[in-house]
Amino acid sequence: MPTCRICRFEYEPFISFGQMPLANGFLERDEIPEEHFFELAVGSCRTCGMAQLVNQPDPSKMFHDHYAFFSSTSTRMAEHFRQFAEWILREYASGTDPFVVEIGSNDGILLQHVAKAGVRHLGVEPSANVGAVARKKGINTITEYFDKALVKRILSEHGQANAIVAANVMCHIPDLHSVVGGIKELLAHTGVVAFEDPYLGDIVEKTSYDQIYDEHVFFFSASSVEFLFTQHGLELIDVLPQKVHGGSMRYVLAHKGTRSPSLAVRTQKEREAKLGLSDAETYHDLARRIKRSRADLVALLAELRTRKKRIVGYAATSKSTTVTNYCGITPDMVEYICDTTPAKHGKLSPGAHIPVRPYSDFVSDYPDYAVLFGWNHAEEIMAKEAAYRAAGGKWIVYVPKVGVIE
Ligand code: DWN
Repeated sequence: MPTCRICRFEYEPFISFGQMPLANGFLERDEIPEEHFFELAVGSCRTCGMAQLVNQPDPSKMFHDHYAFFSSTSTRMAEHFRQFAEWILREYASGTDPFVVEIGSNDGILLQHVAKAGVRHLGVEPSANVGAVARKKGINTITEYFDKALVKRILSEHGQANAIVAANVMCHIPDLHSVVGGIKELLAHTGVVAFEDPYLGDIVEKTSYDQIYDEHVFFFSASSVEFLFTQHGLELIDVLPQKVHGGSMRYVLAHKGTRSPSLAVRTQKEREAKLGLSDAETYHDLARRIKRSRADLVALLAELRTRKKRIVGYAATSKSTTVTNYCGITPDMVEYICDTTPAKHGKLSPGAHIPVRPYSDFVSDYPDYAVLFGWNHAEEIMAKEAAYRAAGGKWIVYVPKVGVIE
């Protein structure tokens, strides 16, 4: 049995998705022979509550100089990060000459607002290509992994941080103890850490199994975050549910005893107990629902194909890699996936090798059905694509259940 990355106790996987490619491993046809696969399996540690991948590919295979995800691909997300930045500046970075550090700052979608406010800041981003976009915007960004060695450098060059933020990053980091240890050292005495990631409670409630892929090592809950940070003298002082990315949670932590925890922490932990996040049966039930979701989606696609309906995928998300490979979706079922990220155009989707084509192909020749792989952006996408539905187009959805939106 695998050992927990956080508490080192053994835990039992609750599902395996089989051999999976890298979720963002969009590729050219001639790269197929070298395509990397690994066994995607997930379990939840009964001792510390941390849900996690059993195996993870080497991070250098996933995050590199041509990483395919740019945070600023969604207007809704750009607004969300503006609000996140304003919240941190208002609530926690108002002292004299505050210093804000972001771990995994991507293309500067959050820090640009901190920079605009004239507040000292530093973005730490391991993928050179997205970091270069941030630097072009005038955001102080270094191309590094956040680790203890880097913390020493930041301390000597900038001093301690009043706020350390991260969004959709902490759940990507296998050696969390090293990062949390570095955060502990970097954080000023009255400073706060605020990070958000897809929330385990939402994955369990929505059967959103496509959040499970190589980049997401951990699936946090308030209880598992509290356990982890307590080991490093940091205290969970607030939790703020977020709608983005299919349901996320923002965790706020401080040096133990420096700030009193809000009632929201206890309330969220009570909710997690009611959800059964610490019970093995919860995950056996989730596994059953995931298998049912696969069967329903495959049956729906097959039925539409017998009726000679044209089906395309909408948004070549990392999540779509899990769905297309787990459900065995092939190009003769889903003709292509349209996407707004130029770096993905003309490539094939990981594993399933479905062509990724520019968004304009979708608009210029509406299909009968579109599989909403970007379901976490449904509000934004449905508003943008009102004409598609007006023209008779139909959406295939699979979270929380498989169905068709007429
Ligand atoms: O955790 C992660 C999240 C934050 O972002 C990373 N590991 C990788 C990535 O996950 P994702 O690819 O599932 O993110 P999104 O934001 O759900 O999907 C982004 C993709 O969707 C981009 O390729 C752009 C595309 N997209 C589109 O084609 N039309 C997105 C929107 C909103 C659209 O309208």
